[in-house]
Amino acid sequence: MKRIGVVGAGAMGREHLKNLAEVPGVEVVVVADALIEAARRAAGQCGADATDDADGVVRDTDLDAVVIASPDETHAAFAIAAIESGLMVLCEKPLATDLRSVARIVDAEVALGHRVLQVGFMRVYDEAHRQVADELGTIGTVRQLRCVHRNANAGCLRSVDTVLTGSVIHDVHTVRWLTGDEVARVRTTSVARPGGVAFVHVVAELANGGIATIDFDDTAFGYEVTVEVNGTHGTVMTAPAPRAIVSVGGESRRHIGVDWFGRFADAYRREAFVWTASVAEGKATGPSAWDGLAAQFVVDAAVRSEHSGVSESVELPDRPALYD
Ligand code: ISE
Repeated sequence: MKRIGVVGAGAMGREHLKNLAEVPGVEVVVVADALIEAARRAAGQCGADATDDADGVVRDTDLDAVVIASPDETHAAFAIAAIESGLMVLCEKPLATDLRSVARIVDAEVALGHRVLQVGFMRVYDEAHRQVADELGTIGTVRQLRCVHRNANAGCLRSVDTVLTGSVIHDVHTVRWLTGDEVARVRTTSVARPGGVAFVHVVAELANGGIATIDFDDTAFGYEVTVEVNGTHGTVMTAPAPRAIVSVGGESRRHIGVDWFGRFADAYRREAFVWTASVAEGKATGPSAWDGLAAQFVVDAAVRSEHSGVSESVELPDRPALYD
């Protein structure tokens, strides 16, 4: 039985707990949260211990692995402590809110000499996205991608920087994953609303000459994530999520939900199974710390572009051999 600790008992931590409870061969033995009551409530669902000492959990060598789902700005310190303590890690995205901290995670893993961290870019486990990936060979050379990402965030005002770091980073990974290419330059434009941002548009030039656009909407009517890939011989795009079409009173509607927990429920579940299998093997397999760093470099340039008003280059360092 593999022993797992979960750091963060908010909505994302509880999503991981729910999915880990379904996986045979693993047991969540401790849940940590700065709010001990939140830790107790979540731990109570799975018979685990509760603590407010997250730092103790990520350094607990009696554990095999930890899930880090605490606030974004705490991820890096916890991830580095876990890596240095010999634990395997599933860390939510972004790996940190700044580039230097993400680089330190990669440095820690490179110093260890083998991959132990998976970052929560779970679109790679979503059936609609996987079907797109599977068809790429039929559309010729990929020349253009269009990502659309709508958050029903009407009540939550966020800055452009936060949207880029916390949301658009998923689309950046989708672009890198589906093209196998890196982003070379980005240009960001946005539309404000009182107290925050409404729309963010990122144009990304790829190293091999392709182009990707990311349209993000933080005021949306519902939650929706799609991607369309255009190649020299054809186009492939994500199919709509399978939801019943309800027709009443002369109108048809399809429920799309208002958050990622509904839309990506199966992807999170699959992520839990893949990650725990990698824990059993002792070797991380999913999206890597390097993927987290490369995406963060793009986001960092996109933030700079928003503020400079011009396109900015992405100066990615050489990829350590560990990630080949
Ligand atoms: C959120 O944190 C997520 O991870 C979702 O997948 C993403 O779609 C959303 O925009 C983020 O805020």
